[in-house]
Amino acid sequence: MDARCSRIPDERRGSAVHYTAIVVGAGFGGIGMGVALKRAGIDDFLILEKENGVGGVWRDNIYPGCNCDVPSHLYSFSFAPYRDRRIRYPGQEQILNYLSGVAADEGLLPHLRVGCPVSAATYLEDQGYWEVITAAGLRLMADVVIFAVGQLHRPQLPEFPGEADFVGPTFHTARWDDRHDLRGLEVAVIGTGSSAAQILPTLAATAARVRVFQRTAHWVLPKPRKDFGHLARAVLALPGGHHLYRQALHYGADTVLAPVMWRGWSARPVEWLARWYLRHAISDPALRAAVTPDYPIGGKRIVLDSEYYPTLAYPHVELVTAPIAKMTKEGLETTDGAQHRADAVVYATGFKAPEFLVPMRVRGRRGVELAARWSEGASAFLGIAIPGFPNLFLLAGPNSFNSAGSNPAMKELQMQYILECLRWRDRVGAAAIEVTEAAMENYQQWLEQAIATTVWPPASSWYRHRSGRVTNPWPASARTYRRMLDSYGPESCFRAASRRRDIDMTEAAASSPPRYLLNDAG
Ligand code: N01
Repeated sequence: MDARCSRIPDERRGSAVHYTAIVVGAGFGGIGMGVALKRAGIDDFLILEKENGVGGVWRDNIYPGCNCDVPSHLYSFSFAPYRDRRIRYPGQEQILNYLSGVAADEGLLPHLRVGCPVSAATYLEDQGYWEVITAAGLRLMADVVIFAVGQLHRPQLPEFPGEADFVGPTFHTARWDDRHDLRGLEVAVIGTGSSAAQILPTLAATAARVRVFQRTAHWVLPKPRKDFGHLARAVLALPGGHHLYRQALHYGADTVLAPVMWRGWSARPVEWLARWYLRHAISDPALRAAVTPDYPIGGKRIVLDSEYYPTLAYPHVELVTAPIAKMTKEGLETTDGAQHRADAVVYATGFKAPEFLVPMRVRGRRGVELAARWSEGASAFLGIAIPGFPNLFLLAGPNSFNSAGSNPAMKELQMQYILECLRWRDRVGAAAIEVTEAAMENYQQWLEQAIATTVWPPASSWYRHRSGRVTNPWPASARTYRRMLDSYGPESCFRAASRRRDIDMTEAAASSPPRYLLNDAG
């Protein structure tokens, strides 16, 4: 079917093109939310996607070697479980196929409009609706807006002096241009995070030389084999085997990996494993010293990859640790004056993750600009709702990235919470609901105390806004997140406007907003 954005005005002529809900983004969050809405009996919704297809990061990242560092049994929806007995870690293409399959099987295609970037969303107080404007100038109305745009989709491109002088191709890992054949060339890779670790072995297999420019060493853990062994296949063949495996992964990640984020002894076993792996994988002491991180493990997202270290040790692969001073016609120059020849430069330099919802302009009640509210870093109640922005919800919002487990699973929890909010709105007969400032403040206090117990504040990474605030990861276990969503539901933390035109919302049940306890974490 034709899912292009331009179809919208043809469907419902006239100025008031109105939907119950508009979901922005068609990655894991948007597709999952579409399914949740449909299953809840809400059929009058659109999913607007800026690019020309579903898939989010799995559509954007087509660099050679792209795959997921979370096994697909866990990195999939519980309502559409991954059931392959052979492959533990499918590649980018298979994950994209999975997501496209869910969208088609669950009947989402009629709701989907691709190539349809949203430029603004404004709460029209006198009408009680959201007005959503697309970049092409289409005007849509909705009772509810759900942003599901993810955190890792806007490339972070450093600006080096002399860039214009460089004669070869340059591209970011998430904007891979496969018209350029890099076989037999000298390639520079800037960055040493997960994307660099995944691309390096594939590039090194065919390039004449690869130079990896490291600003900060990342902690690396070995990744289990891509395919299941015989024993695992036999277990998965048992009745309930797949479900059991998913549960084991979920609780295993929450028990073993989540505690790595906290200061103190809880990270020691994993750090010991990382150090053991480093000694085992790299025999050259100088190279080993150069890739040994100088910050606590977990300070940045841990790289899970078993090919990165061995590839760094290849004779035609060179690790450059001197900072990049500038680009020249023929490559890169570092601050020690060394010239590094390059035919092509790959930016594996990450994403503008702390800039939530950019470049969209979002205005709530009384014309308040979300960008102004978030000028010192984004924040949202449980990563989902914002005071002053009625009937607006976020998936993968601030401080809800699970650094230790499955983000599709976190999003499923958020989808259920959003549905619970909509049900509560209907139960109390309200036209609009929003989280109270008091609930938000209490949550923010808890959040800041919880973040202070983590290893994050000192290390610079995509977890932090330029103000220094940690805005992206969730500072506790997935178990705790679930418990907090269950405990702090809309009936105690939201307020409601009984009629659409009620500008001043009345407090609902939030007379004594909950106090979050630091020992909620863990
Ligand atoms: O980006 P990153 P990524 N000069 O931000 C360096 C997810 N992901 O695309 O550490 C020199 O981790 C920067 O250096 P430093 C995953 O959640 C998932 O690799 O800031 N270097 C760093 O080394 C991951 O965490 C999968 O000092 C510069 C690198 O670039 C997230 O995406 C696969 C620089 C950026 O690392 C981001 O990963 C891939 C400069 N000016 C990614 N600017 C899965 O498997 C930046 N750097 C699911």
